[in-house]
Amino acid sequence: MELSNQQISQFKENGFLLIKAFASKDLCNNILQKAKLHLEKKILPLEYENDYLEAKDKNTTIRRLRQVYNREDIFKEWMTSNKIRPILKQLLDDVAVLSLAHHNSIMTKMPKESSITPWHQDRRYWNYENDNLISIWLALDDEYLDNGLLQFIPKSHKIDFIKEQFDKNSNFLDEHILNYELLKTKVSFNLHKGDIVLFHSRTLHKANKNNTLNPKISFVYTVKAQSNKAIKGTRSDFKEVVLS
Ligand SMILES: O=C(O)CCC(=O)C(=O)O
Repeated sequence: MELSNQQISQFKENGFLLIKAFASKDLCNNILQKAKLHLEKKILPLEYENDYLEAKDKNTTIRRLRQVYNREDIFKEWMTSNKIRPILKQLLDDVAVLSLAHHNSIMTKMPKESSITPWHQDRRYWNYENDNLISIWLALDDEYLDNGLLQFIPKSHKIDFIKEQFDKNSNFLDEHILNYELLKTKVSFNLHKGDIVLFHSRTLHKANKNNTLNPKISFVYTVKAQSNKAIKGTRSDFKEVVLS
């Protein structure tokens, strides 16, 4: 599948692109079934909600299944799908390369015990020569504001922020005077099972808590342009899969 010029322009302009019904419902259900097994059995590596809290309590709610690439064939098939490769190439202007360093994950928002993910850019996770990286978010079920839907700041990937606009964890500060007006431009769009959102590593995004009684489970992984090299000795300097 290839994107139209209009879709490419939308991504370049806004820093994100929604593609509806990209993955089949069957694929989503099969991924979801395996993901739930891994969550039930607490198969490592995992990230917990309290990994981000200063004072660690005994909350052991799982926030994500990490390193999903090697967990199940169906996860690997999704991440290397032939259907998405031409799209990633169009958006990166280069062959896409999957980094296995981190951010190949199944993200959960558990009822009651999930947390807010504050405004941030995914570039904070990576150490590459530049920011030409894209995250691919797959809604495995319906996502809406009340269960922790992603929200975006259009065009934020084109802004050069100063470090004072972020806290020490690279969260973009809600209350900073320079951020206030920009954050009013936030957008969100409900996602249905099988929809994907592609977003640039500089695009500001956040997600609220899940206030419903059902878990929200989504698949997210990141690709980079082949020409964009990892900085030696950093955690991004890790195994890669070329999606040519
Ligand atoms: O909490 C969420 O669902 C958002 C996760 C996210 O933005 C991230 O992993 O970069």
